[in-house]
Amino acid sequence: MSGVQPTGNLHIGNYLGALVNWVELQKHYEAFFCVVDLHALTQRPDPAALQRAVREVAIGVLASGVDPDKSTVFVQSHVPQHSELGWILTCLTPLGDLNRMTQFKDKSVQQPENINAGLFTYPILQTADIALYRAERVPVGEDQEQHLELARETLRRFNFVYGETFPDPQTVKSQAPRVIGLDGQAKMSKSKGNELGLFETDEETLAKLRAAKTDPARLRKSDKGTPEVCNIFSYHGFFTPAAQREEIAAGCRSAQLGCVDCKKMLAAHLEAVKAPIRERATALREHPARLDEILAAGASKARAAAESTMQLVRERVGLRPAP
Ligand code: AQP
Repeated sequence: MSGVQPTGNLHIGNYLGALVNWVELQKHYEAFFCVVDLHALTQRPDPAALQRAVREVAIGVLASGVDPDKSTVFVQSHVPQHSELGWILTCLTPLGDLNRMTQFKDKSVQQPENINAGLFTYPILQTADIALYRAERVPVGEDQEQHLELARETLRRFNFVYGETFPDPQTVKSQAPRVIGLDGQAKMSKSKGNELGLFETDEETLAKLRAAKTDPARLRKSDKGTPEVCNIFSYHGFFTPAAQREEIAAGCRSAQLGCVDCKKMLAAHLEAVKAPIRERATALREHPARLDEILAAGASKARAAAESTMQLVRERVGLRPAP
């Protein structure tokens, strides 16, 4: 089980940190992947923009290789049990645990005009997302590790208080659990404007790469560089075959290869990954009814699984159906 927020355009951090693993895990396990629109409300999006983003992110998930015949792909708000279990788990979570969450602190700085309670309780809703499907593996980027730790503690507490109900959800990290943004400072993020978008064209990528910082010691092409400190070289690590990467590193160290050429090579390797994703996304956009069908089928499967868990949870905590 995993989710992605419809808060902007998917970027290569989301792809490398999470989606790559979603595609892999669906081959071996029963998988649930959702567009977490309730989580996105913590950023108070424009309602029409939110609806568009939900569809675009769902398209991105499918275009990246998540197969709706293998995985259940759905939108969080189409399964009301997420909110219901979220409340029950809220009543089991100590304030002190939430106080430690660094994402809340980061978001409070990022959106000081809107520090709402949903931002604070965000990881509890995330715990409900996982628990509803009694998930054992959660493929996410490193930024979510702290939330996953809180989820495990909360679910262990539930099991202790009400009896064994939920498995311990393990974090599954990819080979690229923390992709740094183009600013070279923070993790790549939809809302920080430091991203390389998954749907961007070759030209758009190249324009962004041209403006991106490299080794600060390389002011001129004739300056020898240190690839290990260069953010652009770190991206080569994800997209460029090892042998060519060695050549690039040697060229940078000896000043035979300039940063502009290094960036062009990166853009070409990135394009090889993005072009088929863009193509599949275009095909999906051209058939909106097909997307509706996938999301409706996903919601129906997810609701059935979620309701089965909720019947057990209601029973355990003492909530009885109306007579
Ligand atoms: N830079 C990253 N490197 C590796 N993994 C990342 N993820 C996000 N950024 C990176 C992983 O992508 C999945 C979906 O993320 P999300 O949309 O649910 O939330 P997020 O972590 O908050 O992603 P963003 O892009 O930073 O969104 P905003 O700006 O809206 O907050 C998660 O598994 C995440 O770990």
